[in-house]
Amino acid sequence: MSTHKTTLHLATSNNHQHSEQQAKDGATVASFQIRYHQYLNRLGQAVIKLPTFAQDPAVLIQLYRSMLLTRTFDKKAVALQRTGQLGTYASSLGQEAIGVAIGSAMRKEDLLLPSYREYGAMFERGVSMTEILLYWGGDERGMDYQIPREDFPICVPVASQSAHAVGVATAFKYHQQPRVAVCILGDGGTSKGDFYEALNLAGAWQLPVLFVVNNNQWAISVPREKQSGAETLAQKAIAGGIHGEQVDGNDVIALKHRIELALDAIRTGGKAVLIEALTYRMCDHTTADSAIRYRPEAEVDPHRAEDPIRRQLNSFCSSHRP
Ligand SMILES: Cc1ncc(C[n+]2csc(CCOP(=O)(O)OP(=O)(O)O)c2C)c(N)n1
Ligand SMILES: [Mg+2]
Repeated sequence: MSTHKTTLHLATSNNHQHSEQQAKDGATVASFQIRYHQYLNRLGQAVIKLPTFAQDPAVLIQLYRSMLLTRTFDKKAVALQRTGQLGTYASSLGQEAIGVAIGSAMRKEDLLLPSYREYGAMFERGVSMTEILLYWGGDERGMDYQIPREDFPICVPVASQSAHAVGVATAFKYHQQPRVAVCILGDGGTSKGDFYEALNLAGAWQLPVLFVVNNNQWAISVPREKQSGAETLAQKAIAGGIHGEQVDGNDVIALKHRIELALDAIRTGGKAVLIEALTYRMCDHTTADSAIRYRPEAEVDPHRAEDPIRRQLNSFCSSHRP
């Protein structure tokens, strides 16, 4: 069993070409690596030495509780929509670990700019269920959180929150505040110009911003392989001159740790980071969608074994037997 790394391995390399020196024809002038991180396998068994927080039952129970709460809320919200009490709703089924890990890793004074499936992060930050239900019921009071006052509301225009995030991060930097803007977007969102522009600015101005890409493999009916010719979405960070990495998006322990490391690095070094969290959309796109029309059940089925809540429960039970 190898030990986990406590630092970020920068995916961005040094440029091998010095400006005064002419590189020889065919010389490698820059090279990059994208690393993948998984701490618990799908059975909940540790595949590397776990970080210190993973020895604390109180932390593990809180992570489990938050994911379960998110799933329970989700089920109720879908039922409310089906009975005509909500306009529409975007489920986070199977993707609970991403939101919960983000919310639990962030500091109170950081600022969240979510997309529309990050209830786990929002609950951890103090947003109430009532506010989220108000929002999906079409009541604008659901965008004016009592706690946390400065977090941005749910963002439906795809990837536009990336541009907002670099704006917020610019303000943090200008005022010399040790805060990080945390922006969540989907795999489909990484094809948008807003996202590329935000990445570029984050790197060029060295802004305190963390991009978390919830790669749930689908953008409504467009599968990941048709979405982009890039081998990973994390490598898009390289073009912006920032660090990018992949994390198992159904492994709440790995996610929390990698996000904490990223936030520390951003806070101290002032350089942005992109984390691609690999998961799967177990639900319809929203309650206005019917995924069975474009996605066979046979594709969805194998992903049930990757459930983030069961994985964490298995891990907890095996390491905390009475
Ligand atoms: C600017 C913009 N274009 C199109 C849409 C319609 N739309 C809503 S969600 C979505 C797909 C987003 O996919 P992804 O970024 O992977 O996020 P996911 O829904 O999978 O979480 C699209 C095209 C939109 N909301 N905003
Ligand atoms: Mg998606």
